[in-house]
Amino acid sequence: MSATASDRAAAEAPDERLTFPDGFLWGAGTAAYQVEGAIGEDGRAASIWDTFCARPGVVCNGDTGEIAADHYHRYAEDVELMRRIGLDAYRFSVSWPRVQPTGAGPVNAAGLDFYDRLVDALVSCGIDPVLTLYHWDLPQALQDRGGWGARDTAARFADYAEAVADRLGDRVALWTTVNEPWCAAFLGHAAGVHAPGLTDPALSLRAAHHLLLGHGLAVQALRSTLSGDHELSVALNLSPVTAATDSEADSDTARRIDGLLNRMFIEPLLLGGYPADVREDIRHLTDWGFVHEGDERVIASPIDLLGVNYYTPTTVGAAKPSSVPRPWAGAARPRSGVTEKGASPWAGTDGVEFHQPEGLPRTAMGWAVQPRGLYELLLRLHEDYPPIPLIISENGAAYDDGADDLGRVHDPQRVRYLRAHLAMTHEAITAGVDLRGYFVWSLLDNFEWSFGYGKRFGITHVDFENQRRSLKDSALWYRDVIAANAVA
Ligand code: GCO
Repeated sequence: MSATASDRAAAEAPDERLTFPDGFLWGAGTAAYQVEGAIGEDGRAASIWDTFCARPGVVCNGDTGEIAADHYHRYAEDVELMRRIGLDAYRFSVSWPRVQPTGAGPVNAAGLDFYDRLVDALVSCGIDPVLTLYHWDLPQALQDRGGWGARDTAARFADYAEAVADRLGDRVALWTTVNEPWCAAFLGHAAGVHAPGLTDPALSLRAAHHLLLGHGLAVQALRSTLSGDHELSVALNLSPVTAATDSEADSDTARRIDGLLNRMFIEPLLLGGYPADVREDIRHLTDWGFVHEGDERVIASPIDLLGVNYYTPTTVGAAKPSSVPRPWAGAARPRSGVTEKGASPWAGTDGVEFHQPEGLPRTAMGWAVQPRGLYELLLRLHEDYPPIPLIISENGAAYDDGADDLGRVHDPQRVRYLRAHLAMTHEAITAGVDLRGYFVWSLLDNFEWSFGYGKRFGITHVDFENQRRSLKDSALWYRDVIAANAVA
């Protein structure tokens, strides 16, 4: 074909590029306990995850966050990786027991110094720091006083938020209070597969309320501490819930699980109260006496952005009396790396069977890949709730990828996963959803909670023997997406 003919063909072909709005924020995320290591340095005290990991048999392979990806020492190298990928923003979390070892009272300046250095390094490369205050590493000292089961923890969280804002508020504009309160409450206090490893459904509901209350109090504390431009958010793990069949029993089960997984968190935050049907559904577990007069107003303190963490959809049905309990019982995303058989259901999942949708590809976590679920979720938030800008604060996938002899990591499945989810993100924007940015989970391979180091979510490969980093093909692909502000 002559040059002119091929030019003409190209001009006539539909534009295959999905271009994102100007100013769309491209990022990647990590969390303190998953990457930092250095658990005993510069005055950091134990967190509930240190304690949990020390319990035999709860984390695959006996792995712990003791060294993790050594980000505490290698943050400068990691910021350089971010610069090479071209990230606009880096979402990280602050370790509460580094900043306030006992969870109350005096601040440990040396602990805050680390985040000060990290933020400076980011800012000097033109990367926006996006700070999460709580990504599950509660100071053990607070757990010893009742943890999230105790109302006082919510007040302590607001004090801690203020201390961090005092120090970093001049350079950090985007703040997330709590990451995935569903996981912290239910996996930690009912299913027992996350720290603090408790199996008390009633307690898990109280913990969920106190996490939300802590969020609201922290929003108020941040508003009064931060001057200048800033935006406040919370990150929820949300998943569209589908009934396995259209039988009445399955549909009602789907309503119940949607209530506990999605609406129990979205509605107090955006509508000012817990859904009436959820309150009713779990009356047998709690009288909701932990919700004090005025709490729901605090929880609904206005936020500027809602963070959506999406990985996989959820399909449920009413349990058949004869059905064998599934290993992943009770988790929308199976979460238990070790205690597979014994995983207890979380609050309110009695009589529920979680199905794996047939015919969909799975990630190394066993999670079904369904990009359309992200679109449905975004549309629902847009249509059913008061207007609020959204951000995809986590999306990504684990695959068993390793470096070849030349240190290259080919991860075509991850590229496909990310591309398909970005296409749905774009479609949602086209449909009118006010979506401001997208954060890949994760920048680095890291400590995947009870799965340990066996599950790799990074777009950067980490060799945990020598801490060597190699950008995977997905990172190079993401670099091109960011540079073009478009997905091919
Ligand atoms: C979460 C956390 C991350 C996880 C990721 C993959 O959503 O559980 O925010 O810490 O590593 O989701 O499971």
